[in-house]
Amino acid sequence: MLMTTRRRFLAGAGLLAAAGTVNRSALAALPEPVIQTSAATAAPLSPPNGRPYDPVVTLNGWTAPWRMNNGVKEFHLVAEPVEREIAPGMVARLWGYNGQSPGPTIEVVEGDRVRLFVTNRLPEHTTIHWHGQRLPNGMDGVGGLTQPQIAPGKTFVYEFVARRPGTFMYHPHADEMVQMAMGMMGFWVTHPRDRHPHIARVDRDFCVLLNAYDIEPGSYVPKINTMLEFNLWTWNSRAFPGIDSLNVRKGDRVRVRIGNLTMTNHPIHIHGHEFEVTGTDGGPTRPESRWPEVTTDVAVGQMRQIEFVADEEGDWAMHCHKAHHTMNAMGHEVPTMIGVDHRGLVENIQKLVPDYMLMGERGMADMGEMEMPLPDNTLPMMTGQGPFGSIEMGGMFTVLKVRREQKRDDYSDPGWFKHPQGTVAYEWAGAGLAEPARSDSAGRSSMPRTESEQSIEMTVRKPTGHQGH
Ligand SMILES: [Cu+2]
Repeated sequence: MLMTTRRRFLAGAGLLAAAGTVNRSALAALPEPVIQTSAATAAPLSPPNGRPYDPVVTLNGWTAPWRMNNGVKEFHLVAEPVEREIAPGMVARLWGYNGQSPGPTIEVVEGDRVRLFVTNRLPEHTTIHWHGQRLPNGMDGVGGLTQPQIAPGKTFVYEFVARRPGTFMYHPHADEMVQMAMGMMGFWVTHPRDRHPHIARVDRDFCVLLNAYDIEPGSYVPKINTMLEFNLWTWNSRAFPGIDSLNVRKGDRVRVRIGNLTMTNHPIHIHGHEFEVTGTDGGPTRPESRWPEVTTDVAVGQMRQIEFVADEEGDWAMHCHKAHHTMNAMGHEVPTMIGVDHRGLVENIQKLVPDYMLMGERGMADMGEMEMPLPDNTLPMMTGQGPFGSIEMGGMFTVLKVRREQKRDDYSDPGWFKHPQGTVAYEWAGAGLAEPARSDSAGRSSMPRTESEQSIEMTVRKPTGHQGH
C-alpha cells in the first residue's frame, strides 16, 4: 500500500519511469521517495531497468524503487518517525526510513554506481553507515569521523560503486544506541554481475533483519537505554505471529540472508533440513569451507547467508534457539512456580482480588491459551494458533512452508500442511504406564559408584564430634 495514487502508479508500473522519459528538470530534482504504509511482504521487485538480477523477498518488507540517472542508480531514503505494526494488535512508534522500520531493502548489482539521497526528518541529526561495503572513506557514514552530521531538515548525498556482491546492512552512525533502539536500519543486497563460482542461483531468496525493542506493555515507544533486557525480539521489526511464513515449493533451492543488528547473538535454527552457510558479512564462502548444520549463530553486527534444498514437505518451524527470544513481552520478575501447591489459594485470593490469576504452577504452557486481559497495545507472551492448538511462541519464530503444489513465483501462504495419513504423532491408546522402578537412596543404581565416592559419602554422613551437628 503506497501513499499516493501517483506513487502507487510509479511503484506498480515498475517505477519511477525509465530514464528516457524523465526530463532534464526532473533529473535535477531529488528522486521522489516512495513511502510504504503497510507491513505486508511485498512481491519481489523485478528490475525494470539496469542490469538484470534475481530479486529477493524481504519478509514483511519491500525493496526501494530507484531511478536511473545517466547510468547511476538513484535512491531516496527519508529518515523519519514511523508507525510499525509489530504484529496484529500492537503498533510501535519507531524511527525508520520511508514510512517503515526497517527501511526498504536496497538491491543493486555488482559494479552499479549508486547515489543515495538521505533526507533527515528526525528531531535530531543522523547519518547512514553502509555496513560491510567497500567504498571511499568519506562515504562510510560515521558522523564526526568521515562526514558532518546530517542536521534535521537537511539532505545529504552518498555515492559509490557497489564493488562486491553479497549481503549488507545500513544503519545510522550518529547517536547510534538511540537510533538503532528506535528501529533505524535496513538491508542491502548486491547481486553478482555475472555467474559467480561461489554464488548459486536460487529459487527463493529471503531477507531477515534481526532487531529487538524494549516496549513496556501498554506503551508505544521503545526504551532507548536498554542494553540486553529487550522484551520484543523481532525479525524485520515483526514478532510472531506477525512474521510471514517462508513459502517455498518442494525442491526449491532456498537462500535466507540474516543480518543481526540487536545487542546479542541469535542461533537461527530450521527444522527438517540441513543448510550450509554460503556467505558471511565478508562475501560468499568458498565451497570447501562449508559444512552442513541445522543451527547457525549470527553474532551482533554479522550477516549470514544460509542455503538448502527444501525437499521435505511440511510446516517446519524456523526460529531463534534462545527460548527467551521466542516469547513476547513478559516480566522477568515472574517467579518459578512449577511444583508449588496452590490448591485453594487462588480461590481465596480471588475473593479479595477478583482478577487475580496464578501463573506457572504447572509450567507456563497455560499462558498460550489464557484469555488474560492484556493492556492496550501489547502482545500475548506465548501465542499463535496452529492446526493442532496454540503454538505457544512469540518473538523470533516463523514457519517454513514446503509444498509440492506451490507455484513458481508464488509467495502466497498455502495454509496449514495436510499431513499424509499415519504421519502425525498420536496418542497411545493402550494400557497406561505402571510406576517404574527407581534407584533407591542408598545409591544402588544402574551406575555403581566407585569406592572413593562411597568413602567420601561416609565421611560426610558420619558425625565428627562437633556439637550441634
Ligand atoms: Cu535470539
